[in-house]
Amino acid sequence: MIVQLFQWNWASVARECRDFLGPRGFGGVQVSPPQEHVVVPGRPWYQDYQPVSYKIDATRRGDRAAFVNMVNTCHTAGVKIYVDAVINHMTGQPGPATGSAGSSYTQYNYPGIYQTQDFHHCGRNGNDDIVNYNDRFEVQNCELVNLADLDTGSNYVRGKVKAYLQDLQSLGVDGFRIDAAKHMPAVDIGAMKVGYVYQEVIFGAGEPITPEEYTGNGDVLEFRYGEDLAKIFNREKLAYLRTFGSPLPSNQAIVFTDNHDTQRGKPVLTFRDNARYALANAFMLAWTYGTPKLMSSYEFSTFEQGPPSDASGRTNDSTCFSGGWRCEHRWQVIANMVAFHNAVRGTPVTHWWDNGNDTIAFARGDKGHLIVNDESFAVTGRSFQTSLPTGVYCDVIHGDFTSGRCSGPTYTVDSNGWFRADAAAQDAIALHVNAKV
Ligand code: LM2
Ligand code: CA
Repeated sequence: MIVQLFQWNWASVARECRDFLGPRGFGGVQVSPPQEHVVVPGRPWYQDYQPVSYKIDATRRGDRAAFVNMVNTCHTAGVKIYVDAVINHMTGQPGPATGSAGSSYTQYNYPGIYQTQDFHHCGRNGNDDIVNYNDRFEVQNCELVNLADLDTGSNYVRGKVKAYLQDLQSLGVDGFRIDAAKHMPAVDIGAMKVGYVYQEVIFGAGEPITPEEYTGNGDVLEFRYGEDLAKIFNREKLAYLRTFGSPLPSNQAIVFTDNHDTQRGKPVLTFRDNARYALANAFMLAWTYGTPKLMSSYEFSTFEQGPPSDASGRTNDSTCFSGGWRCEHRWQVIANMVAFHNAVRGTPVTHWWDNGNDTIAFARGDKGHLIVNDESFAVTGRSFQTSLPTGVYCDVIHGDFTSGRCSGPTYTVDSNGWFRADAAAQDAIALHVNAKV
């Protein structure tokens, strides 16, 4: 599993790997784009998605040395680093101006890297912008919100992009989120990529470009998952989760409740949904479909609002639960379900039970058992059949399991494989073999 530490500076990511993510068994971190980018008034978060050069120093998150220290510290803690790679385009800002690392540019002219001939000029819609998502050519050769669209079919551009990714790889980076992958032909990505990638291909009903056509390069972010999960939690029945998944093969789908884009405008669950968000993440981490990616956010009141920063625009250290940092990945339910996720790896869903409405329960082989009750009333007096070995288990939704002790309630699996549990309204119970008292 992966956690997206959105906008975290490199020193804070390093500290988090050492103090929390490593000890808690998190698999990897997706960091924000590390390359030089435009600087625009108010310093919105989205300036990172307008590259000016492929220098990885002097962004607001720290310099190259801090980046290297982060990679090494995370590796020592057993946590991988995935970089958000913005390679479809350069700036939308016209310039002339100076990037975050001091490089001058005007749109379509980035000294030392790209000039006009390295960009697509699609000749559509008056301004070369993408309008029609039902037209493959337009989506891949026109401009996404005015962003100068690289000619990723050319050997020159491919070489520059590849050199950037190789540079990151040489620093120890473990893989890449390929930003705006839908806006590049799958073969172009195949020609530029190095190592492991997961690609951002936002499913659109009826569109000619599909997530499936990118699976030859690596994994794909499954955008249907978060919206479907929110729909089920908000308006439908949890009983429908019995077959939850999507058309992408499970072992190639990266799944998530929300990310930095969807939490700013799509009908998904976010930190603002509090307990319901925790329950949805608990389900995601317990379920078999896809590789979960957790979101870790900061509070915002406008779309563009950047991360908590000092007067010079440097991002503040991520002080979880204060100063605007929400740190969903540290919420007790979510963090403890990472241990559940690791404990049940490779096992099938068994002993599914639901009440025909908003209460569900299932086992993961003989490794774990989850009950989620999203009813407005407690479900009491039930016994649940499980394959967990006989014994006493810590409910990791309400308690932490440390050095053999549980700080919350425990449940006893009897010699016939049954345990009795009362599930409170809008609550859950999770037992797993690595939290056996
Ligand atoms: C992505 N995936 O494909 C990122 O996940 C998403 O966050 C990026 O958009 C997008 N692709 C481009 O990398 C963000 C943001 C946009 C923003 C762009 C570029 O969602 O709003 O566009 O980054 O910074 C902004 C302005 C837009 C303007 C554009 C160019 O919002 O109005 O277009 O800059 O100046 C004229
Ligand atoms: Ca493109």
